[in-house]
Amino acid sequence: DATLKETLTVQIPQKQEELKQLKADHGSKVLGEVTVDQCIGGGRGVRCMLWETSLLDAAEGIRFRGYTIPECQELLPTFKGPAGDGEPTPEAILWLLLTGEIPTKEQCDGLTAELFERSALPAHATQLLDSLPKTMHPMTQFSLGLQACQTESNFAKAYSDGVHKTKYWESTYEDVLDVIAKLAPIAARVYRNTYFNGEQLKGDTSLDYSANFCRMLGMDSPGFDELMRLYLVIHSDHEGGNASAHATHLVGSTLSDPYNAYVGGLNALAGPLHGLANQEVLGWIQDLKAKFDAEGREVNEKTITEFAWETLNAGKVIPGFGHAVLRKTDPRYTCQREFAFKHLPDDELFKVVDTIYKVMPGVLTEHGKTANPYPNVDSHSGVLLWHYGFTQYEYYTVLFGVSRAIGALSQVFWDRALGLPLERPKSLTTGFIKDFCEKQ
Ligand code: NMX
Ligand code: MLT
Repeated sequence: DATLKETLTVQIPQKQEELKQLKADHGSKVLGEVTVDQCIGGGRGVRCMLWETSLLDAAEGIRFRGYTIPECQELLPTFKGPAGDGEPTPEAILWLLLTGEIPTKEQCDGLTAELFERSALPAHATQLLDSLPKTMHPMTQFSLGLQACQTESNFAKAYSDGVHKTKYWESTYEDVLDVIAKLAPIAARVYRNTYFNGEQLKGDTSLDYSANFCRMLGMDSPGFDELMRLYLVIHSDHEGGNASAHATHLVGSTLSDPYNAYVGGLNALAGPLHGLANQEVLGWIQDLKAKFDAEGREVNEKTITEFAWETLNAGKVIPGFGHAVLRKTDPRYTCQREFAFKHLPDDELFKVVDTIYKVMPGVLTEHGKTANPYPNVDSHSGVLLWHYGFTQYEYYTVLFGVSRAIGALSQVFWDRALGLPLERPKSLTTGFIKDFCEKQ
């Protein structure tokens, strides 16, 4: 079987030719228009970015290189071997996102070994991580840890050595795999420093990327390994416009290297409207339980509805609900719900999450503002982690950050291989928009 690099080496000239042809045939065709509302409103729905690794449909949800989540679960190799025997591995989704092809189990195993070989952290990065205050948010520590590893960038070195632009992809490939490999030990170190007095644990490289990561965290159960695989696969990519992927793409478009680019993505992910929402969801549920436990009242449809209205009336959002693109329940929510039914049907918090799912779309519809009253991925992820005793929810977004690198950096690889330009859309002032519209 071909290695990942061999597969990409064959694909690059074909993709370059395909893009050249697309521009030649259709370069001046119109993909859409931009209204004043869209210009002021965060560019919602504006089609202005090329993103090869995945595409999001408002009703159906995400397709990774054309495959839905259930299709990926059916087709991609698992840790044990053949597709379907457990959850697919992050190595498999990385292969799929980079190449568009379903890898064999052997190809995945080769990639696992390659990632382990690339995972060492420079001493100054571990020293920096160990010196950070334990009170610093785990996402800030995570981002600083990756930033410190930027000294290892092959792309930055190749660029300063004057590499020809047709060869950018080679050092980008090295950096993309190095960053993904290093994120697991950085994330584990942040966890052990913050919650276990800096007592570090060794991984187990006889396992896969996920299980090795779990051992470094201090988690050692087949159930949690499977959850981690599911988690790292489904959070990997969500087309290009989401804030973390977009930030990575934007920073990368300046030819800043993949380390710097993904630090940009992580800092976008750290916001409560984006990745931090999974932490917020667990916090919201804990506050809800604490309130009604103290009042001696049951958590049920009635009390959840009451708490939801308190949140909305206080001018806050309901974390884990709504979406900038989706208009239905997120399939990433649905597959986590299925995982819960399979592995933890009687879990108390899962039942709370399920009751929230029953009432919240009605509450948000009555509230009347939210374009999408249904749950997103963050609504369910925390309760699964909590079930296995992984309860430090301020840390949850770091796991999202380990995963999102797989998609965002796969695209950065193609950005460099296809020679995509600096991203620099046009901005306008209020005065300009007003004058322009009045002259229409
Ligand atoms: N609770 C309360 N209000 C909401 C919610 C919600 N869950 N979702 C949207 N709204 C409000 C929104 O704040 C806005 O109000 P205003 O006009 O006062 O500014 C109004 O409804 C219209 O917003 P939408 O067009 O529905 O949503 P938008 O595309 O602007 O934002 C989110 C999308 C995801 C930022 C928004 O739905 C939200 O804040 N959700 C809660 C946070 C969350 O779960 N984020 C995670 C998203 C997934 N991820 O992993 O990144
Ligand atoms: C994501 O996974 O990035 C979120 O669902 C947000 C988005 O797609 O805008």
